[in-house]
Amino acid sequence: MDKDQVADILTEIGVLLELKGENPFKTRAYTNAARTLESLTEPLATLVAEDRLGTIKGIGDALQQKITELVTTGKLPYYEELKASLPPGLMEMLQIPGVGPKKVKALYDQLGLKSVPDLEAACRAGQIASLAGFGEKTQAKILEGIQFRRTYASRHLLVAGIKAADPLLEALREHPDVIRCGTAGSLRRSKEVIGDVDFLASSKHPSHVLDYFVSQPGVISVSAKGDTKASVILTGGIQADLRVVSDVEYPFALAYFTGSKEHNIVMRQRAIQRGLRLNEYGLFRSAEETRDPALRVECRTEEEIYAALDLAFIPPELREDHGEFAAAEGPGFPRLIEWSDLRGSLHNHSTYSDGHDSLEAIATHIQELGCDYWAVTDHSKSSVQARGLDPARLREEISQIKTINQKLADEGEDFRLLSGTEVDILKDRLDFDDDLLSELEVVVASLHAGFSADEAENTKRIIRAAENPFVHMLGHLTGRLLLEREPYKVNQQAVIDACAETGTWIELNANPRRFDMDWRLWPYAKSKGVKCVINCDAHRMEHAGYLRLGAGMARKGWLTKADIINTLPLSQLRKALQWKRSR
Ligand code: DGT
Ligand code: CA
Ligand code: CA
Ligand code: ZN
Repeated sequence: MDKDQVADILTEIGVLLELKGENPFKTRAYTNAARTLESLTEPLATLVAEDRLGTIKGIGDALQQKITELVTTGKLPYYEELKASLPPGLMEMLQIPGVGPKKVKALYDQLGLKSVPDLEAACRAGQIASLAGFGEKTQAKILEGIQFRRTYASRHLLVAGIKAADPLLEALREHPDVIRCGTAGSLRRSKEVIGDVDFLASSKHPSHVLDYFVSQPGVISVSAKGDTKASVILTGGIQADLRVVSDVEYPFALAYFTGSKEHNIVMRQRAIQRGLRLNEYGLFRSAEETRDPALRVECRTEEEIYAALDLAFIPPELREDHGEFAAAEGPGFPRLIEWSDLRGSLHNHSTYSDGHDSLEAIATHIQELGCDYWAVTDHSKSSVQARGLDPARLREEISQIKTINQKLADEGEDFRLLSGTEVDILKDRLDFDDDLLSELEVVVASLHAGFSADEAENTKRIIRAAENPFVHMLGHLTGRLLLEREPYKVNQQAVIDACAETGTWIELNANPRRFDMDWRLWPYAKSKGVKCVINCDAHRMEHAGYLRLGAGMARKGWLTKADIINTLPLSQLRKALQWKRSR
C-alpha cells in the first residue's frame, strides 16, 4: 500500500472513532497522521523498511504499528473490526451536506437511524426537528441535502444540460472580459446523456470571469473555485465546470475539453508521431511534455490544430474515435445535416389520441414556425392508455385534416397537415388492416406494449411490420427511455437489413428521452441505404423544438441531408411516400 491509500484508511479510522464517540484527541491523531503521510516527500515503504516512522512528528507507537502493518501486509484487522462494528450506511450519511460525524452519531444513538433512506424517512416524519441540537431548519436542510445529492450525483439528459447551460453561456458572452467562450465536453459532442457541463472561456482576467460566473442566478452552489477553474451546481442539480484560459490557449483547451477522451488519445498519438506534443495548453515542438510558450505551434482555431496534424476538421459530434480519423485523413467529411434542413416531422400526436393540442392549433402554430408539413399520427386502438383511435375515429380525423388543408389552400398557404397513424405492432399483425392504412398519407409502426422478453420474437414482429407495403417507417425502434427504462430486446442489425430489403425508413425519435434509433447504428443503416426520418413524436406544440436536438443526434450518426427523408420539400416527400406502395 502506498501513502495515499494508507492515509485514506487512517482518515476513515478517525471518522469511525468519532462515530463511536471516542475522545477527540484520539480521533484527531488519526486525521493528523493521514495529513502528515500525504505530504511525505519520500516513499512510505522506505520509511517503514528503515524503521524511521518514529522520527516523524505526531506518529506514536500505536500508529507506527498500524501503518507498518498496512504497508507490509495491505491489511489491518483493527480497521476491519472497527468498520464491522458500525452499520455501513452511516458512512454514506456523512456525505450529505451539513451532516458530520457528531450528527450521525446522535441520529444513530437516539433514533437508531442507520442509512440515508432511514434519515430521509425520519425527516419527512418530522422526527429530526425535535432532537436536541437539530431543529426545524436543520431538518429541512438535511432533506434538501439528500434530494440534492440524489440529483447531482446522477447523469442527466442532454436537454437538461442544454437548458441549464444556455443562459450561462449567454451571460459569459456578454461579459466584457470574455474574449471567446463556449461549451465543451459531452454537451458539445451531443451525447444523449451527460455527466456534467463543461464551459470554456478565454480572458486576460480569469478571476473577474470566475467571480461573475459563480454569481449567476442559474448557479445554486459553488463546489470549488480557484484561479482558473470553478465547479458549480446549476439549477436542476447539474454540475458544471468553467475553465478560463488565455486566448492563445483557447483552441487547444477547447479541443482537449471537448474530448472525447478516446478521441484525445488518438490526437496525442498523432502529435507524438510528428515529433510534437499536444495537451490542453497547446501543440508544442517538443519530444516531451511541456507548456513552454516558445515551443508552441501557433493555431488560432481548432481547424488549425487538425490541419497541423494533417487532418480535416472533425465536427465535435463525431469525436468518439468511431472511425472519424480514417475519414479526416482522407477525403474529409460530407456536410452533416443541419437542423434548418428539416421541413417538418412525420410522427406527432393531437387531441384525437394523447396529444395536448387540437389539429387547428397545431396547423397554425407549426406553420408559423416555418415548417412545410406536419404529419399527425395518432395512436391506434390497442394503445388504450394513449386513447388510441378506432377506425371510425381515424376516418373522422382524416376528414378533419382534409378540411383544414382545404382552408389552407384557399388562403394560398403552402403548409399542409398530413394524415397518418402510429399503428401498434401487435403479436401477429398490425392494429389496423391494410385497407385503412392505404387511406393514410403517413404510416409509422411502433411496438408499444406486449413486447416479449425474447429478442428473436420482437425482431420477428418488427420485421413483419417493415414488410407491410403500407408502413413507411418504424417508430422508436427499441422503446428505450434514457435513464428510465432499458430498451426492449431486438436485433437492430437484422431490422436494418429488413428495412433495406423492403424500402422501409427508420425513425430517429428526437424526443430527448428517447433518441431512438441510437446514433451508433446510423452509419450501418446508411451503409445499407436505409433512410432516416427525424421525428418529434410531438405531444405538444413545444415539442417541435426537438427537431434541433434530433439533428444533433443525426450528426452524431454521420447523417447528411440526403440521408434524411424529412428534408424533402412537400412535393418530393409525397413522391417518396409512394415509393414503397408502388413497388
Ligand atoms: P461526461 O461529463 O461524463 O458526460 O463526459 P465528458 O466527455 O464531458 O467528460 P468530462 O467532463 O469528464 O471531461 C471533459 C473532457 O476533458 C473529456 O471529454 C476529455 C477531456 N478529458 C478529461 N479527462 C481526461 C483524461 O484523463 N485524458 C484525456 N485524454 N482527456 C481527458
Ligand atoms: Ca462533461
Ligand atoms: Ca467536466
Ligand atoms: Zn408516438
